[in-house]
Amino acid sequence: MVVEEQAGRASFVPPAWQPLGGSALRITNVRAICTAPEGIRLVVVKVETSEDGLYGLGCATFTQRPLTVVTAVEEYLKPFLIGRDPSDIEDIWHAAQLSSYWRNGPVLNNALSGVDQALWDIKGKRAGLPVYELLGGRCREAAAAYVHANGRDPQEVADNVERYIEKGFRHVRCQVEVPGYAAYGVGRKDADSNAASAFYRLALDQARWEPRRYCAIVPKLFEELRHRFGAEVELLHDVHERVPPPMAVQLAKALESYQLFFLEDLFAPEDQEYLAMVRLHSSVPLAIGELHSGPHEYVPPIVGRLTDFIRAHVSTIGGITPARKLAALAEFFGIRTAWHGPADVSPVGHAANLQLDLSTPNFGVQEMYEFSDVLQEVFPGCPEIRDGSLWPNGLPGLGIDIDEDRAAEHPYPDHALNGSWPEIRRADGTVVRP
Ligand code: GCO
Ligand code: MG
Repeated sequence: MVVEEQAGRASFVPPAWQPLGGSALRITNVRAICTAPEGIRLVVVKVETSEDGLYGLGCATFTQRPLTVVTAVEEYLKPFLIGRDPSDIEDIWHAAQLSSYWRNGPVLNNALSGVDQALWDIKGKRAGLPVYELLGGRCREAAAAYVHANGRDPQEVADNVERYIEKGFRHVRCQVEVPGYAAYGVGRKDADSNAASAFYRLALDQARWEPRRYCAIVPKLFEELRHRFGAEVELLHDVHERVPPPMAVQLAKALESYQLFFLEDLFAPEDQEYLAMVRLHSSVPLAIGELHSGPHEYVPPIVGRLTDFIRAHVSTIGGITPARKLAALAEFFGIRTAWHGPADVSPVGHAANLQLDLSTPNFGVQEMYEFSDVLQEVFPGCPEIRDGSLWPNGLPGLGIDIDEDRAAEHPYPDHALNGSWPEIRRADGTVVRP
């Protein structure tokens, strides 16, 4: 404490601020690693420290605009972070977030997440504990996961659901083709093929979309599925904000009797007020959140009990630090987590999701992606998938690594297609939400 004489009066001058972690460890480098083992652009951040061999990894994947995240990490966060004590996760998260003055949004939050998850990874490695132990310990052994079943018609979807049930899955998201239209989530794939190709095929389509026929087909899909499987399996569906709100309310009513586990993104975030309306008309459980990036978006639907599952893309809200608070907020409102876990979350991000799933009492389900051989080569330590669940490997930190030589063998495909998301247009040519 310094007391200075100023114009005859003693005034308090706080001492220069010092990192609080109290350790001699320092951040020495921050790098963004770009890799696309399956043609899907992933961004992983590596935070290196002054201790030989001690580093952390975090997911910063915003697949449609990855190079903007790389710039945010390497040009802005890196100089901000070098020299800080990596122990100070909470303080670093806030200081870094505020360092751009304007905050939130998918670019800055993904960059922040890359750093945040890497700091949790480092803390776990230093403690010799998996991150879920640092978050309060496990509430369950493994995280129930859901897979995606698609098909050209309800029968084909049902055949694919059956294959997943045989593999031990108890939660399946079901999407069906709408003949002649670019229906969300439907590619040329079945339970045995590579989901990445379907993700990519969707990206290359430029097809049309009309919601009316889709809304007529979806209840038929679930009628077929309940007829075939009874109550044996939990069924999920993603509307992907493709339907005008009043028609979406009708769809929620029509689906009520099929007892879905959840109906996802019935409305766009911009139309969130309709959530209160649909609650009056249908008891179908709702899931939202993958498009949210800041608290002003995800706090109101939780506090208003307007959703049943919160599905944030953990890197797009800024990493484990905000996600664990979001989960705790949701717990007080009886809302469960279902973190976004598609192909455009890196295996590091999936490993981070799992740490949260295991330690969150109000966990609901985890969307999962079947890690291909090439992904497992680039990312040693991917969570194990067994009996329809994701299992941790018990290693300290996030339990996952990256083989940078292998990662470098899979450079990004070009960005000629405006990132990787398609234009979807109504029959009259009007562009609509993806
Ligand atoms: C889901 C999602 C994804 C997104 C994709 C966007 O619920 O799994 O809707 O498939 O569309 O992650 O890049
Ligand atoms: Mg979705």
